[in-house]
Amino acid sequence: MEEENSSAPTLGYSWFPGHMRKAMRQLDEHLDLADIVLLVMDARIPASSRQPELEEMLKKRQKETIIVLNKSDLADEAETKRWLAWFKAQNTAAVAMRSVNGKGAGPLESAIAQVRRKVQEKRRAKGLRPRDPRLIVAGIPNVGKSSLLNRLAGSVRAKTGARPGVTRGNQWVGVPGCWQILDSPGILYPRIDNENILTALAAASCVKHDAIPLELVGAKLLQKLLILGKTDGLLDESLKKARKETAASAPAEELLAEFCRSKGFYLNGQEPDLIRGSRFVLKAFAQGEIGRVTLEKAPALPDPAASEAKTPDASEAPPAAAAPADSRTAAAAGSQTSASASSKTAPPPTAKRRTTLASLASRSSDGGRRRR
Ligand SMILES: Nc1nc2c(ncn2[C@@H]2O[C@H](COP(=O)(O)OP(=O)(O)OP(=O)(O)O)[C@@H](O)[C@H]2O)c(=O)[nH]1
Ligand SMILES: [Mg+2]
Repeated sequence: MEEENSSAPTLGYSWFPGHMRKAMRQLDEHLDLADIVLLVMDARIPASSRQPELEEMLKKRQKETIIVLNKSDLADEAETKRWLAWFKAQNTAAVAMRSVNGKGAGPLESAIAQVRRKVQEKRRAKGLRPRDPRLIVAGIPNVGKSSLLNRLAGSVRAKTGARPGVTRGNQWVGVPGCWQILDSPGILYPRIDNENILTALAAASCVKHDAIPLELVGAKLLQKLLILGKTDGLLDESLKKARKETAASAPAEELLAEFCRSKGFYLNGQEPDLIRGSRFVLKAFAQGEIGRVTLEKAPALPDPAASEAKTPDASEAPPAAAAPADSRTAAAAGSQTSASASSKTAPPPTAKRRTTLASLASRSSDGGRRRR
């Protein structure tokens, strides 16, 4: 973890290690070659797994982009449908994907076929020989970018692993007659200023667990799961009943402490072992032991009647780079990922303003607490 020099007020988590900054720069260099970018996100946390700086970079470069809600087998099916409908309402191409135990392009098939046609038409017009379309797989760490590449390649061509930071550099993989794909390292937010985002990213193992306050994210995750009614195998019935009513209002730390006591997780035989409890909750979530869960709900679709009455709706939402951190409102930030031609006029990412989520934390229900 690298502490950034910034005078902007933040909640304190900063992890833009050198390799991520470098990865962003290198990805930018490769964008010129790409025909389409597959922006991979985790279907369980579609709001928090967006990367505003990355989306801003793609938007500036006017790169054709398709959002891939990966790990859809771990997410709530109905919620994934709502997210897809929401992206569609934003004119943003998005598909749900399972990159492990799947073959071929699946739901990406028609989008890639369309790109192929466009590439060939352009080349034919220039008198050039046809070539395979070039795809770039990008996104935050551990969302399944390399797994998606392997699925598209039809064999294991890139290393994968259930922890963030497995892929360290860009790697082109060719599948002759099909496509060329660039795997890229995960790129995180420069700073994370919101406990909800931090919890979501920790739950989906997009951040390293040794670099975060485990008790905090474990408690918040347990609270969230209780609110969602997804605590099977975690909370026993009596604790669930006792806590359900006050799930949202009672301090999450108390719930975690009680959970630890119910499991017999103690420090020195007396104090609840909150770290152990948190690890237990995070592991149960990561391994899908509590069933399919989506932690972040899709924003409500704009109501035409309401918009006539001039109520702000998702179409008036700020651009992705200013995405609010809360799960519902973050999604309402909507990326501009519609198809268009490539441009070389955008400044390099180092020249753009640094996005912190500090301003966003204040908008979230409980993300405004400063932590160091
Ligand atoms: N259940 C499920 N697991 C998946 C899916 N896609 C990837 N995984 C798992 O998620 C973990 C991370 O996958 P990777 O492909 O390494 O993720 P990545 O985005 O390349 O990660 P970094 O290179 O670290 O940024 C691995 O354990 C994969 O097996 C999916 O669709 N469903
Ligand atoms: Mg990878």
